[in-house]
Amino acid sequence: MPENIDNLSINTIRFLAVDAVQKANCGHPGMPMGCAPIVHSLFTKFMKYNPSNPKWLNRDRFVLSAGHGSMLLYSILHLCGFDISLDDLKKFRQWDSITPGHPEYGLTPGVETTTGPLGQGFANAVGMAIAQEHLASMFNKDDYKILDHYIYGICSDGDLMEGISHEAASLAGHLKLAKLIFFYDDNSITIDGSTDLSYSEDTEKRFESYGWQVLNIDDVNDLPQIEKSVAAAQMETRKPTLIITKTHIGFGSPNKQDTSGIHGSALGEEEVKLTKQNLGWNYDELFFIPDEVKAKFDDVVNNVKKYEDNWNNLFEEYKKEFPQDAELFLNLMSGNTGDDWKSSLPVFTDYSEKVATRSASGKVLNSIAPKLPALIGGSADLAPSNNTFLKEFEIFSAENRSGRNFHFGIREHGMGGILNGIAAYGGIIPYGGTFLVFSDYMRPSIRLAALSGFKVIYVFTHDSIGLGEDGPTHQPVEHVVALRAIPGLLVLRPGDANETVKAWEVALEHKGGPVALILTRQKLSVINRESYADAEGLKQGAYILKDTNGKPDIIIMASGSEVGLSLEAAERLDTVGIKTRVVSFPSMELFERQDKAYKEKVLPSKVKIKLSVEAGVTGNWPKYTGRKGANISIESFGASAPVNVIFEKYGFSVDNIVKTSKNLLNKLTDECC
Ligand SMILES: Cc1ncc(C[n+]2csc(CCOP(=O)(O)OP(=O)(O)O)c2C)c(N)n1
Repeated sequence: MPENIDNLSINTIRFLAVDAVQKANCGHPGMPMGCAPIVHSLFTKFMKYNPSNPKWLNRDRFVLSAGHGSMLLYSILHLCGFDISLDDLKKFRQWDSITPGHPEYGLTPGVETTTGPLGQGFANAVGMAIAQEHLASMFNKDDYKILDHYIYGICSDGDLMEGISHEAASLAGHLKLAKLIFFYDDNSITIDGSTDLSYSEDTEKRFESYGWQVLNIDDVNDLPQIEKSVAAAQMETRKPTLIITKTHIGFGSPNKQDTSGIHGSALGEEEVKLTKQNLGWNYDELFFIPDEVKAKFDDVVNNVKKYEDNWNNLFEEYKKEFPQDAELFLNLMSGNTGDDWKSSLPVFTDYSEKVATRSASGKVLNSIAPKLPALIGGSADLAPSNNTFLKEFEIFSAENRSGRNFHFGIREHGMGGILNGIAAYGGIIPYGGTFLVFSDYMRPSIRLAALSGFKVIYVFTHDSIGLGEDGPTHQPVEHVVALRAIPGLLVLRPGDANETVKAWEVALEHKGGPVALILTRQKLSVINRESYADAEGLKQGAYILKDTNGKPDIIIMASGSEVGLSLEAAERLDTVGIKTRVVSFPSMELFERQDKAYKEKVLPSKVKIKLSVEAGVTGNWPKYTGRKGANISIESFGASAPVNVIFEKYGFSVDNIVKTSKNLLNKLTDECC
């Protein structure tokens, strides 16, 4: 291979990755060695960014969906002047470094999203492309394309095998997201060996049938081919582009190239030497960057800065001509949605009414949406059931980018990844709905939203056996507890319509992570807030809804549809002289944030008898009900039957709550005497 500055730069990227993996003695050198020419071309010849301001709003995004190749990303970001030092590269995978094993959003400048679980980054990029299209439709004017950039990415065999990428690619083609340009690192190797073992479809035809433009590069080291392909991808205005690129995993390694052995292990010192020799890398120093390469990247950095300067000038003019749009744009992009929407929150005052919390949620959404332009979302084909449709607004489509209603299709996992990408892009508070039982289909994306701190709101309806006749396949039993187990996810299960209003308020104001709203299919009584405490208490996670004079004999705590039942049971217990407090407990996470005094006030330790009532597995409830308490829960799957029957049969009845309470009190009396 002739030695020129491009090849030298590409080898620099390769050997920064190789040296970092070797130093850490773990990591994935093969992918960076194969794909170095791709990032080199993108970052030096095509992409617009400002390393000194990695959050510049109109930057091109780059998503390394094959996150195991993280050193590829860190190396190119370092060379392109992002705030990642050579020392940071030397601390690859070490405690407290900004160069972790897989790229993490918010930790490393230039890392647009957290990747590693294969397929997620691909779906995130689709979300970013959607976000750009929507915001561009809101803010771009004929002479002012203030959002006008590309979303580039690299995906691997693993990414394209995973179901989530199928879902996201299908939707991206349908929506004609032409700003999306993905390279497919087609190296025919995965961990188990050759892709022949498990992957034989025609990826090109698959993507063509999704509605993508598909281009081919038969040798990744042929830089003009890369450049021609990117230019062709940019020219295509109606289709996303997949550039299937033949690469060699571990390119240059005499003994390991094209083998799975180089996917996820350091080369070993001897093989590093041989590889350097083989590629004509004549430097002994590790983490070495030749002067010519430094000079070249200095030029690149100087050159790319003009893009933001130009954009700043454009935006100054925009501000003058469209001051209100400019203000709204900046507010949205900085996550400032103001308070205006709060005055539109509904209040449910007809206490004779019965309202499913999913319906209350739909009412909230439709009441506030006109004043909250950041709020856009949809459902995985359950909009009428999830009540997620914004009636005054149109549908987002290939023809109408300003629509605020998404039809994700029956693609929960894709939806989860896309919502994360929209949140990562900024300017939008995305929400997505499905039945709670299908939260499992998108759980990996929910976990990543929590890990990344993305503000995504999930509208999970049909939240228990209370959905009735659809039976155990559709009745979530373990899901609320399973969601509570995800660190950083706020789970809210409101007990009536007014708590649902407060739950949305909390969700919209919540910072630092996703929120899951757990809502009923069945109608619930609207709790009389003149007789009982205000729903504002939801904000503390748990609050005294109904109290007694003096020390309670028993505290019943419940969430969601079980709150109303518990209130009725408490009234009955009161009539027989059992002083009963009811604590509405919509969110364990919020309650855990309260101070000790508040927790003690709501759940005094001197009250020994505490009963939880929640139509799902017991999970964490014993933490609150204590040694002498009890839990009315479900430890099996549900059953197909009308809601009243199934609730009764599973013990979620006023009678059973009363009976269980009395038994607990009797047991305590027996123990005492
Ligand atoms: C969802 C998910 N499953 C499994 C893994 C573990 N894993 C990491 S890379 C990989 C496959 C490697 O093959 P490929 O995607 O072709 O990457 P390459 O070997 O070419 O670097 C697997 C199974 C993962 N990261 N994510």
